Amino acid sequence: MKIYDQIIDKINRKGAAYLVLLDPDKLSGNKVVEFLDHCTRADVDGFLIGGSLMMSGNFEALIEKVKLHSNLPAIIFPGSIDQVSSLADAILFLSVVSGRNADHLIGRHVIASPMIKRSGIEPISTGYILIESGVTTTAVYMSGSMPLPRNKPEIAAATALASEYLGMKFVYLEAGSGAEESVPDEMIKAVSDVCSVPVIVGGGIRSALVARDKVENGAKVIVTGNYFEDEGNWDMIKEFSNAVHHKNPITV
Ligand code: 1GP
Repeated sequence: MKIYDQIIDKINRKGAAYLVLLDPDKLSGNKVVEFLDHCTRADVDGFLIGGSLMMSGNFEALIEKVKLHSNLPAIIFPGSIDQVSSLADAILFLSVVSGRNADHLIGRHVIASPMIKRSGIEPISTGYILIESGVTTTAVYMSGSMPLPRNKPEIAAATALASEYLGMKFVYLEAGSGAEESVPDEMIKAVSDVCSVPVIVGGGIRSALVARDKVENGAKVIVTGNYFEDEGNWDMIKEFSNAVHHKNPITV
């Protein structure tokens, strides 16, 4: 089964899917296996792997470890076109539809497409919508585009609908890694009400309750990154996972 279909299947069975973002610059060495183990036991649905910068050069080594030590999908979440690897299962083929920077709407995709074809991994076209979140996030800065105003759910809804009509398979509402404020619930609801493709929500989610609110407002995939970069929080992964998987009976 394709990775996209696997995620849809998890959404249908559990109510929503939970993906954990692994940033190769922040997670390396012996800790990786232990963290993957925590995630597997917590019933996480897959990993996003990537980062806006790649200072460490650990990108492929991290994918290799994920494939070796877990059976969960390894999906590239590319911060740049050099983040393509045949070791992964799939790649989110992100177009920054909130911005008007042609390079991030289509330019880089033209360069990356032959690389993705050669790699044999599954591209999953995704309308990536950056939402204003209190600070200038790395994603906003690196994409050279303006984020969508957080008090304009109707613009988010129209942008998401346009992405769907362009054939994108996911819409991703992104507050940005380490965002002060996560994507507003009202905006998630406005987007989910008009879109038939699943809505991914990430950025600034630091509690299971907040994750649950997003799901209750229509998010079908929740992504967290930063919060679990602190090892002291690893025991909470299960709680996040339970909050997202609202169709599952609660297990501790
Ligand atoms: C993925 O960028 C997010 O969409 C991750 O955000 O690191 O703030 O959880 P956090």
